[in-house]
Amino acid sequence: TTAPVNVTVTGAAGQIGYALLFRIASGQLLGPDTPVRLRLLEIPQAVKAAEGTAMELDDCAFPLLSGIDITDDATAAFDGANVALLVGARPRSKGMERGDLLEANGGIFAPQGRAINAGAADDIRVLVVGNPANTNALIAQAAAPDVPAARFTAMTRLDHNRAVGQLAKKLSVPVTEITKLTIWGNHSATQYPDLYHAEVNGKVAAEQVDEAWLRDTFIPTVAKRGAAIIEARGASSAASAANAAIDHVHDWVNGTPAGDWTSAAIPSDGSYGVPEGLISSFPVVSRGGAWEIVQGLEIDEFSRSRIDASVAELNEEREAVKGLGLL
Ligand code: NAX
Repeated sequence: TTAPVNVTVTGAAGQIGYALLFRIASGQLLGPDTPVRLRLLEIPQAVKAAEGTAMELDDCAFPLLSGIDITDDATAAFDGANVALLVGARPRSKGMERGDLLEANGGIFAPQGRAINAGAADDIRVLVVGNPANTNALIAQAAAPDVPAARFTAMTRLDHNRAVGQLAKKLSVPVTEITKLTIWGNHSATQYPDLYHAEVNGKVAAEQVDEAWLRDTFIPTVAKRGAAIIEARGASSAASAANAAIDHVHDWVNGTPAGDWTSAAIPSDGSYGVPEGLISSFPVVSRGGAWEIVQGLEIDEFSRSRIDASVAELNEEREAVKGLGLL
């Protein structure tokens, strides 16, 4: 029998946490042969609710779940962590400026980064889900100088899956026929879902839809899907966000299939003109347990301007958190 993998989830009592924990415990994050130990981090007021979720986890009698720890102390939560899903964040409240939002999140992600630096396992992999996810990941990374920078990632897999879903629907094909789709840039309304390299049944996707649909319907539908879900459901995406987090970590650990790639926000090495160090979404494959940026794609003028606009926003966020002394 293998030793359990420690999976720390922050914001465990929130709605994404509720959709996520049962899937982790059932083996969908790391596979059917890997036992897991859950570490739930919450703020003090929400510890009781997390305990309620833990009661339900007990009531599932998951064979792979070897234990659950619940705490409001980041140092304890990340001690020995192999995987960290940073879901809890400070949402934007009415009238809050971007600087206030980044500062409030700095107060969450800098201490969590320090706790990861102090106590996480050597193979720690971090996925930031809590928004603004890319920049929160940057803040945590900066606070963890002893952890390889590449271990800090942010989630654009939900955007990726949304884009696959929209394209499959438009062309009336199964999602399994769509490959090589890319989300570039920031997990925000400026993100760029790229159909110029995506393929449907091995043929370029952009050539199978008209340009007006691609530019005026597809891109904004994907970029504004989160708001459309709130409008329809009366609450933000939860199960689909949890699903995307599962996909991201599963692929990171187990690899991506040959002949395809996915999207993840990872630290830039300067590829495609994205300034080094920005945590930006790229076309990525996972090999040997590490993400690699797919190289050599030709970027046309339209794609270039879209990528540049989203990267400019990431750059502004980085400058803002630098200004707050968080980097
Ligand atoms: P909820 O408000 O339901 O849950 C958040 C939980 O985090 C709460 O239980 C809260 O007590 C906890 N929390 C707050 N500060 C904490 C801290 N310092 N340590 C530990 N826990 C803390 O939000 P939910 O719907 O679960 O969404 C969570 C985050 O995911 C939000 O920031 C949201 O914007 C973000 N999202 C990111 C997505 C992505 O694609 N990257 C998509 C879905 C989602 O909108």
